[in-house]
Amino acid sequence: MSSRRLTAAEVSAYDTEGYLLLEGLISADVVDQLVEAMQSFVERSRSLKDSAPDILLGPGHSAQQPMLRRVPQTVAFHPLFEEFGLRGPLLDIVEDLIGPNIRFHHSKLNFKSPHGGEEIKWHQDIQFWPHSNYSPLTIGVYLTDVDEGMAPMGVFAGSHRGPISTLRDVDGNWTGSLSDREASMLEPSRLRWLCGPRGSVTIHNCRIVHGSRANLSDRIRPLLLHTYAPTDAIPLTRIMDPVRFGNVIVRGGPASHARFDAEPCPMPPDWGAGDYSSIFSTQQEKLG
Ligand SMILES: O=C(O)CCC(=O)C(=O)O
Repeated sequence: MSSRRLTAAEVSAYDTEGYLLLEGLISADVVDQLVEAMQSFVERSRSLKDSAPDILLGPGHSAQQPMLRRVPQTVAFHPLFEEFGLRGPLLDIVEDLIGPNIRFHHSKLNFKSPHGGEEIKWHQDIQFWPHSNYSPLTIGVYLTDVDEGMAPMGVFAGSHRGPISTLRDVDGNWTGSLSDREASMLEPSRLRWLCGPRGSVTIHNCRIVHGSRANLSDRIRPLLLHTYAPTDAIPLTRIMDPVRFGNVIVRGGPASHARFDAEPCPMPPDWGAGDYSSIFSTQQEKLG
């Protein structure tokens, strides 16, 4: 798989805006292979009535009309996804943004089925899986062409430098999304919908406010996402402990020192760690 490095201008734009969109970055032959891997999950889902560890179903799923919500931890469930997420061309880009010592945290393939792929409300990621600093990032690949009508991911440019929400309601209950009041304070002129031809890559910092609308189009919108952190950003919860390839170092080595940000990070509920087979899919719902 070929790779490309980021320019200084791209690195600087990521720093300032908290995101990057690299249109058509992944070559057509690699995207073809990723789509074939994706299709294997869609086909398998036809025999499912309930979600399985490797396939989370959405409402209205049937054998005739598969409605997948997510393939969690893709790297654990398909050799091509493993190769792509743990050793593939994205790592050079990640290195340009967070340095040579890289820990993989998790991956997922978010589907958004036609006429039903659900809204993902405005949120920041880091509260789902707090680390000792705010350098983790998520890098996604669109496996189809995505236009504005297909529920692309939207980001509020520069919001990674803004307030960190607790992602709880006024009574302190975890919601996993900004409150209506917090959302009303977002600056509409900073909203960017990240559209692009298949193979386009999105990158967003763990603090940026982002989300996506429901997919009302008649086309599927698959987005393959991977989260990485520099090894001096230490995970503060055990959510990935039982998950295959959770928190594996994929480039460089362990940090000699933990790096702590001065700004405290709101914590999610204590989801703990646990038996891989029984709670894996539940945990994946909690990965943002
Ligand atoms: O799939 C999307 O549109 C957004 C994904 C996202 O926000 C997330 O998984 O944290």
